Amino acid sequence: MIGDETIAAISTPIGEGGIGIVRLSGSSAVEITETIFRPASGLLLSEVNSHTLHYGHIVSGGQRVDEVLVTVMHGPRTYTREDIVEINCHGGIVATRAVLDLVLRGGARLAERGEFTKRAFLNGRIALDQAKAVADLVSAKTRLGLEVAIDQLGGRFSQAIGVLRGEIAELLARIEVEIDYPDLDPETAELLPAMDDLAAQVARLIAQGEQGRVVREGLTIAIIGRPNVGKSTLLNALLAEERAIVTAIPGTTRDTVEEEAVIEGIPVRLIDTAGLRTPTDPVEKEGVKRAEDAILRADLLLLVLDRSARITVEDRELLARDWERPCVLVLNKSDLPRQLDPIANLPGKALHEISAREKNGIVQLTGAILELLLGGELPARNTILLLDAWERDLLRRTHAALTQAQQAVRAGLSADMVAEELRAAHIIAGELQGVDASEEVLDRLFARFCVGK
Ligand SMILES: Nc1nc2c(ncn2[C@@H]2O[C@H](COP(=O)(O)OP(=O)(O)OP(=O)(O)O)[C@@H](O)[C@H]2O)c(=O)[nH]1
Ligand SMILES: [Mg+2]
Repeated sequence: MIGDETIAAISTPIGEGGIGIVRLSGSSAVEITETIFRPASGLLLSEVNSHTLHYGHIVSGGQRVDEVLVTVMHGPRTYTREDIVEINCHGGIVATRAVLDLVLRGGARLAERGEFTKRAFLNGRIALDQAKAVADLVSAKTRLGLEVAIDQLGGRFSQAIGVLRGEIAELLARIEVEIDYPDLDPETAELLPAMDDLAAQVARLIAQGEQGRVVREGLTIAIIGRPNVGKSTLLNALLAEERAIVTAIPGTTRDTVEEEAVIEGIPVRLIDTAGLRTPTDPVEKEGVKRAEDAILRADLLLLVLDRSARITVEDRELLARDWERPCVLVLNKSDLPRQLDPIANLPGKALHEISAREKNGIVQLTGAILELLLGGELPARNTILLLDAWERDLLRRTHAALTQAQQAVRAGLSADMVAEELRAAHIIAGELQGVDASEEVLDRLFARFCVGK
């Protein structure tokens, strides 16, 4: 156990709901609560069974502060593996704060962000990625994000890394035989298939982490095109509400319009922009500048053309531009007869025909967007990994070390050199498991939490 300070915090969100929970964890949790709690049963909290609930009042100087339900849970069968007391306050936030004050005066220390979960980790109750999953759970913005976080709570990532490290260790053992008895088989070259397999495993984890980044942080999509092609209508169709003004007058949208949506469980920021053309007045000029800014921020562009009109010079310019990000061509107004000239095969640009006004083809369009951004497959919750930047970095470094090991074999270098790279990969992967996690890594991780978790 770490230290014997008892920590306390309000574990429920501020300002929501009528019940607030003050949570204590540590060896004095029960003792501290006992000094301020008068159970209706007259029992002593220190003598009640573990994992039981007790009705009564919190008192201070003979005054009743709140009517409460107190849960007593003795370690190690608790979240932190320490003794935990949870005081369910019913008098709203003011009473909850008053109870927390009393607990702190009674000898508890205010918990830091994520300290309960940090203790759970340090006491060996949960793995590092499970701790992280708790943070993701608390901050999940969408149902998919929530499901992935719950899934990861099972420790899927650390298990995968555990298996990976085991396989690297096995390879190392085989190479060390080679080093000690150079005349004996196997040749290092025989280890190549196993090494390829390891590198592929890590590459897969990196890809799954990339999907996780999208699930957690969301995507920004900008809708662009010349005036009057139906950009605002498309925004409204994607949002399923009449958010942006739509008129038949070219140049209707003069400022960017931004709105959050959730598509297939992924948080998406949609930006409708002013029609891109040579501006005719200062307001339009500013609008076009903002549209260009939106393009720079976007992960993906929807370039809209009017399918019911001949192609214009402006359209051609937009089609020819290198946007430096994925771009989906949307041919709008498919409910009208086609006038649009055939568009030459544009490499790397998917093409979709829709009617934004009639809401035809929208589902196919959103499916295509997600497919494009998530590497060909829609994320299933059990293939997504929520990784932090430092974890992604460690994975990349593991992959690099494995690649170096492969190259060493291919270049016919000594078994010693190959082993060195493999050992590096083994150590870096160990950091991912929290085996050698430094204080700094832990602090960074738990700082993402809120107080009380
Ligand atoms: N028939 C048909 N008309 C559409 C469709 N989508 C948009 N329109 C019409 O096209 C006109 C322009 O639509 P907007 O959505 O305002 O176009 P915009 O690209 O935002 O135009 P600006 O803001 O001026 O750049 C409106 O009259 C819409 O009703 C469609 O799918 N079919
Ligand atoms: Mg518009």
